[in-house]
Amino acid sequence: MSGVAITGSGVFTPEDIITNDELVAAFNAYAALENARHAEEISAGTRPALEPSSAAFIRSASGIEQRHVLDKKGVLDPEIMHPTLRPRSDTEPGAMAEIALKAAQTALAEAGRAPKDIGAVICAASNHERAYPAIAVEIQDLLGIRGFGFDMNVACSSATFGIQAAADMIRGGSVSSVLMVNPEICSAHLEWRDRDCHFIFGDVATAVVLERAEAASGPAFEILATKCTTQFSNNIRNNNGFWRDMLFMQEGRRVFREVVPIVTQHIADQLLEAGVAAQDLRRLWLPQANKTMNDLIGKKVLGRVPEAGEQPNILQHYANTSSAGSIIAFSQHSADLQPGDLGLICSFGAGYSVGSVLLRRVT
Ligand code: CO8
Repeated sequence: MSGVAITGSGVFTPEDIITNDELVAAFNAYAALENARHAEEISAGTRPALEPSSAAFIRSASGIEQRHVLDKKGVLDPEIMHPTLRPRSDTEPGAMAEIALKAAQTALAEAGRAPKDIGAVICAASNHERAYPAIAVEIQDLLGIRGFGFDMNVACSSATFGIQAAADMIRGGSVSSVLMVNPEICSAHLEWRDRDCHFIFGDVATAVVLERAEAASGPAFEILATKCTTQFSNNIRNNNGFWRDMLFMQEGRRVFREVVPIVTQHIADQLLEAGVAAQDLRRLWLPQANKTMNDLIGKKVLGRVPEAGEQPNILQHYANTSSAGSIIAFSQHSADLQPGDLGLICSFGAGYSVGSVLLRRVT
């Protein structure tokens, strides 16, 4: 049976940046406007006043310092409070395909591959701009890739589940190479008027190329094992489907409490099954949702406080970018690993879902 490797990765980062201070100023201006509009009900006690947000809270509760978004102007306008993405005609590329393409081109170049070398496209993401036709098929068409494409959504675990699906297809022989992309336009599904969550997410696109390890023409990370688990929970939910009533919502504290043990057990089980000791891991590319959470997971997995660089966080620059977070960390913090070095990509999210990919640099 042939080994499968990640041979290229790419990140597209939108130009617009919103700092915590800018975000909080916009939210607080919105809250003041809303409170003035509803002053009578608030003073009659029939409606609660909106509480102000705080940059100091955001930084200490999450570790986030800024986020990249596709449209900063609409998000920061207290009368709008959401991105104003340009409506597209049915004959031009959609927003997801457009940003996925940019990450895909970097990943293909890094792998030394052309679109004709790729057999399938998987678009794995939380925030889909439409139900069909599949975004993956649009990306396939725009790049000129033959074969097939399909979308999948396992929330923040979409990328690790996508890597498992791609690796299984390559091992099974239905394709010899896969482009797996994660265009995450979280800003469009975020409730920017809710101070409990308005700071959490940002936009980005990531991509990886997977192929048979022996076909790699440059640096390659062989996939030694993948492990995916799901367990139903309503603690992270988006009802903006048929009923169009709520965007992203979560019980953040419960998620924190419940998910840390699930993730650490998941990683421990995977390492045991693969016969790998935690101390042999050179790098952890962890879910990028909360810095304290990552510090805790890193410590529990390694049995000690991770040393500088062992568990890179990108959260302070990007915020939570859903499924793309641990792929950004991998893409930006893997080039220094040497052949033989082991690392682990992990993600978790709504579902609950947890996915992890054990890698060994081979060339
Ligand atoms: N400014 C000031 N105060 C605030 C703010 C704010 N912005 N927000 C809340 N507070 C207040 C609260 O009201 C509360 O006040 P009080 O004590 O008086 O009730 C106090 O601060 C503490 O609030 P919390 O208990 O909510 O604060 P936490 O310390 O728990 O921090 C976090 C909140 C940062 C959200 C934290 O709980 C966390 O990170 N939890 C983990 C969550 C997580 O990892 N979720 C995974 C989500 S990813 C996913 O799968 C979704 C994918 C879909 C993507 C969708 C894109 C839109």
